[in-house]
Amino acid sequence: MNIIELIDNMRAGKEAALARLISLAERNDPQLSDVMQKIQPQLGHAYTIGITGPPGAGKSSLTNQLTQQLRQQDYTVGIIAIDPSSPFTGGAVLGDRVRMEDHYLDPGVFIRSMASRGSHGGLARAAKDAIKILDASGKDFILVETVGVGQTELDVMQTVDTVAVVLVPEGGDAIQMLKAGLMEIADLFVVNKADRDGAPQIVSALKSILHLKYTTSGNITKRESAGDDVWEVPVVATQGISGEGVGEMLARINKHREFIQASGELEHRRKQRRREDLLSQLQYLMRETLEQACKESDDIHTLVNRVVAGDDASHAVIGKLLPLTLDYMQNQSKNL
Ligand SMILES: Nc1nc2c(ncn2[C@@H]2O[C@H](COP(=O)(O)OP(=O)(O)OP(=O)(O)O)[C@@H](O)[C@H]2O)c(=O)[nH]1
Ligand SMILES: [Mg+2]
Repeated sequence: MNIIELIDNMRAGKEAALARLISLAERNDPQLSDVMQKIQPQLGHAYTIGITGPPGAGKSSLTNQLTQQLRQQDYTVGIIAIDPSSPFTGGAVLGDRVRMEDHYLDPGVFIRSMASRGSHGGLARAAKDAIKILDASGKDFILVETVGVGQTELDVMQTVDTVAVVLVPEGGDAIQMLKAGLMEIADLFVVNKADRDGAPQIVSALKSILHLKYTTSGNITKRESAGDDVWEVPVVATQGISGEGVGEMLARINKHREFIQASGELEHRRKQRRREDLLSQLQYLMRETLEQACKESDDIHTLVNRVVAGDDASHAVIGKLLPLTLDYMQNQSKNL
């Protein structure tokens, strides 16, 4: 089947076509750039929500509950669960399948797990493309689940519209997670497993940390600033199994959406994101080409090796290396 037929079938709601297109993204298939260009005019309908936090916090349970609520309102939903390390046999991915199985037979829901294995050219890039493909398929909402705070997860979370960070009462790791950069990316905090001891304490601890941030920080970070208005990151308590609090979670997500839409922040973020995307793809490609150049060009190899051996300072070599690598890249790009 050619690309045009595949895209048409995907737009017509055929899941097999959607799955095949996402597989092209995972393989970084040569046809991918054609696909992405063709779907470009169809992007922008879906609202994307990121759900991130430590392993076992209840992200999949909450994703499941959110999906249920969105389906009750007749919205279609795409779900991408990203597990950077585990292959498809991994426990976490299997766990996701089990918990999300309520929705497996629902044609209004599409679920895909992605892992590093099988994603040539980087999981983050593959995941971002998969999000776009889901958007082009016409889904109203896309839920993206990531674990932890590695670079891949942060990269992916920077491409969604609203980020919910899920924490749990036990383990005392909440503050750790905040230090690890989750504070900056959160549009909403969710304290899941609210049935457990210590939940109200962590809710109020989070609230006071956030409050402190708003009252003392003159330098409000990118995600909250929208004109003169400030988005005060809310804290919601939930129970992933019973679904308690998930209605409130969704209401807060919708509020955030309204806020960033009204202020122009959503459009601003999406533009920023396209720019970042382009530059990071270019950077990735240049780095790959450079690695190849080190192997294939004797001149480049010799210069690099002088730095590797400690004979020359990198500063001294760059002046000669740059024109050589630019030449090499120019020749390579003829083949793109
Ligand atoms: N007590 C309690 N357990 C919960 C709650 N929500 C989820 N769980 C349980 O916590 C465990 C992990 O839930 P998941 O939804 O798989 O968590 P996750 O964050 O997706 O896990 P990973 O994807 O493996 O990182 C499961 O056994 C759930 O049944 C809750 O609100 N209260
Ligand atoms: Mg999960």
